[in-house]
Amino acid sequence: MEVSQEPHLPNYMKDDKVSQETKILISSLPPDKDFMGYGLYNYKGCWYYPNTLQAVLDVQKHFRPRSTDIILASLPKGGTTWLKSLTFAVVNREKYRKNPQLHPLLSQNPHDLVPFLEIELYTSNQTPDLSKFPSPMIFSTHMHLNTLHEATTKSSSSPCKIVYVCRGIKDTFVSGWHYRNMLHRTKMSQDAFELMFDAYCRGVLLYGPYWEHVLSYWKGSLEDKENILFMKYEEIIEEPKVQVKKLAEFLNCPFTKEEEESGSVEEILKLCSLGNLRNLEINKKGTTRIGIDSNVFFRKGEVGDWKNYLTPQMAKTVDEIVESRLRGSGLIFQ
Ligand code: PAP
Repeated sequence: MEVSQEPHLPNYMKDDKVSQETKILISSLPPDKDFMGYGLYNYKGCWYYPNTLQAVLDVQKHFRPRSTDIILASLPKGGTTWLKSLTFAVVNREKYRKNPQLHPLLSQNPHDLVPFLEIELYTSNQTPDLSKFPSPMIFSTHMHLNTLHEATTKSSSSPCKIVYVCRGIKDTFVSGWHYRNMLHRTKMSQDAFELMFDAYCRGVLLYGPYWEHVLSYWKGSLEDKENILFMKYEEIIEEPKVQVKKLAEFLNCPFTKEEEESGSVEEILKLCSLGNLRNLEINKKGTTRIGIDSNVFFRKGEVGDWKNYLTPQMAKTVDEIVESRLRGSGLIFQ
């Protein structure tokens, strides 16, 4: 594997912020390794790096959302950045209507506008005072719904809204492959690509298995339509206006007739488009607050890019796994 000796590692992949109690817990968990050899541990059916597990436990212990908060959930590479941009733009549209040139999405990376609960706010044993943030506060998470519910269902407020976005497994995987190369500032070999694919098929990846993650939110959205919205990246690409309007309705801020007629939905879509965000100075240079290069979140954004990387056999293998895991759930990926 052509990995440089010291690949650039984000904090969430490390193991240096783990309490004694969590170390003891980790020593009792089923271990495995990611394709680069970094240790992953299975806690209640989901794989974590040690620092991520510590942060997830802290979220469960301390995070109690207000009913007006909004939580955006996804698997890494499932459409997180786009959903953060769209939701931020939809919810705050009135604030910047008269001065669109002052829109925060033009000067801040979407990940800095919508912080991750476990990867940013509750990392390193922090217990941030979230009551000081203005309402509605938008957070994001990569946690499985059952894991997130350990926190949200203990809140004394009525349930907050949760929006989940996911993408077909093959494009999610390929996007993840490019991300890992960019994240570690390296160029990995074909052998590494195949190792990552095998790990993906076994479900051994941060927050994986893929199918458990998507199913948790799919089932949750069927059980609680009022508070959990399930979205697909491919559907936003295919019918962006319909999906953004659905998002706004779900968040109780539907577009008025006047807004629709004046092109408000189109403006939001343009502002949040990959082409626009990728070319902004703020997203081309520097790092986000969690120390990840800002540009790694913006690449091609094409449906079916997997065809350029996976062999027909690989595609068949992973399709069969997902199909068998999702069978009977009603959740289908085209
Ligand atoms: P994250 O979970 O690490 O935040 P996430 O945003 O889910 O990553 O995934 C990045 C993918 O979304 C990239 O896809 P690609 O590798 O296939 O190109 C990225 O290009 C795409 N993406 C980011 N922003 C947008 C956007 N505004 N519109 C459409 N796609 C986007």
